Amino acid sequence: MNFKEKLSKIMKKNNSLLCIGLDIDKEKIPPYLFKKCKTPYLEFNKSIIDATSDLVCAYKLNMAFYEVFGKLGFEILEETISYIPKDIILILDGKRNDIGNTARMYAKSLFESLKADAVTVNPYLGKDGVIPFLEYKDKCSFILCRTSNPSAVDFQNLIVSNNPLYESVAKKIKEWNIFSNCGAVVGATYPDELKKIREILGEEIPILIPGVGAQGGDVEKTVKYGTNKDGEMAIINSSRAIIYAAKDESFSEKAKIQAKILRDEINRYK
Ligand code: OMP
Repeated sequence: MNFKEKLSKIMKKNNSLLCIGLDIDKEKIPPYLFKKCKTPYLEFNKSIIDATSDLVCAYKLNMAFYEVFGKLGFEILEETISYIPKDIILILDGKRNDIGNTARMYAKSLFESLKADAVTVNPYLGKDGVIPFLEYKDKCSFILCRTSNPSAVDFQNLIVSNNPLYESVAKKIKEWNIFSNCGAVVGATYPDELKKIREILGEEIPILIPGVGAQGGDVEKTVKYGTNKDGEMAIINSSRAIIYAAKDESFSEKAKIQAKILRDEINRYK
């Protein structure tokens, strides 16, 4: 089964475009877990997954939150990956890229060693840095197009050949989509840009949309502008607003409530 088939299946099964970001942070995880368990981070992730796996289409693990712990972080990452139900999309978010020879190693480590269904890729180096990721035809590479942060404007909105740079990136993503395995990353915090990018990408290219929840992105506009005509092909990510909904023993129950609220809100606007 390729990425799009797997995505379509899980979106229908769980009636969901929601992706939960498992961005583990010592400052935010319920403190009692550190007293009670030998492996608090893993227990945290497992509890969140148990509580929400019928509400999501994907989990996204941002590599920074694991790499920060060194060897221990790699163990938590691998064990969390093994724990995620196999029918749910696994996105590894490292925003990787380099010259082709090095990019090949990034692609191999994420897709082969860590078994990601999808990854985030930085397009700054151009096509030869992206191709090693696209050689994994059954996977998906979400290419940064217009990010959610305030300083995204520094480069991504620069006018190049009469258009903002993010439009050129969107056109390139469409051009590189020969194996139907490209996606785009567009922040929910910039709905006008999201609308424009969906128009450029057409109906078939999935967009990973972070920025709702903690970053304040508008859910209605995100769904209306980010999905295709069938209300599909958008994966809407929220991390902190869901997984850190409570700091006590009710944390997974509260995460489930927040996940259900967002999943249902997204569905209302489809
Ligand atoms: P919350 O703000 O806690 O929902 O987390 C957002 C997650 O999405 C983090 O892992 C970010 O690194 C990631 N992200 C963005 O916030 N903005 C972007 O433009 C792109 C990403 C990403 O590629 O996932």
